[in-house]
Amino acid sequence: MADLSSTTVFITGATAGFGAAAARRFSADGAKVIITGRRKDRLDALKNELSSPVHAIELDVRDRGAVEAAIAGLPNEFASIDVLLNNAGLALGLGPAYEVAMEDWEQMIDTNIRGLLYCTRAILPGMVERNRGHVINLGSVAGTYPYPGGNVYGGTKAFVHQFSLNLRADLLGKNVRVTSVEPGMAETEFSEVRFKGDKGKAAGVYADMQPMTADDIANVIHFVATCPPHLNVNTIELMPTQQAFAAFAVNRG
Ligand code: NDP
Ligand code: 8X3
Repeated sequence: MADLSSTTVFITGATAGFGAAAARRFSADGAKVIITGRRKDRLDALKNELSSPVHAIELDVRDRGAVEAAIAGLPNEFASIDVLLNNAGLALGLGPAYEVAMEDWEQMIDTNIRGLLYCTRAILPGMVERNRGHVINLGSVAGTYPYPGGNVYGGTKAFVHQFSLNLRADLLGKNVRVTSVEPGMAETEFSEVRFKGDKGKAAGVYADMQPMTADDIANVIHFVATCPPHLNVNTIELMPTQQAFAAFAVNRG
């Protein structure tokens, strides 16, 4: 256990999956946590569960004005953010690019890219001013390895990967770390969201294999955040042991 009682962590998408697990993990070490997401009932339940100081904000990261207002309006005791966990995100659909709904593409871009940028741009100046901070972004193996139906989702995560590296370049000398955490299959509400509430289809993704869990990813996030200050984990890629790569596809005949 680390003593994180003087650390403040801002988490997007804390109402489920990795974000909720990370809130629990950081809170267990005494960190002050700011939990955000669109589902207020989930935020209230998580706030009641956690034992360290918690500030909950109902927030849609796609709303730039709301993001800026939420960060500007933080109570004093939560205002000096040390760790920004840009976790809110989603995949919608698994269809080919020539069939899927443009609205799904827009929602992924608005959440996974724009939302992440709004939070980063609003919180980063304070980190630079305090000469202390860590931005941890949720990328994905989908940002590195293509798969059918990954089209825009993978594209958004490739953005997260490269943006994280470019942030490192801009922040040299500022004592602010940046990490892109890039998991493969982890069982959360992710597939249920991707398949728009079809629980059977979502369960099928993880059938007869052992996926990673939200706690696995939260432990890795906690690990990168608690490395000694002179050490920056740039990118960390994770997969279940039972997930790997396929050969190139060839259309014959
Ligand atoms: P979940 O669906 O379990 O959780 C997603 C979280 O994102 C929820 O808390 C949801 O909260 C939040 N969210 C979605 N849209 C918005 C929005 N517009 N504004 C604010 N919050 C939003 O998924 P995971 O925990 O699995 O995913 C977390 C991150 O990890 C995502 O970026 C995902 O792409 C990435 N990832 C997931 C993998 C997996 O296999 N599970 C693998 C690799 C990466 P609410 O609905 O209440 O707003
Ligand atoms: C989620 C992992 O493999 O479903 O980012 O795209 S995958």
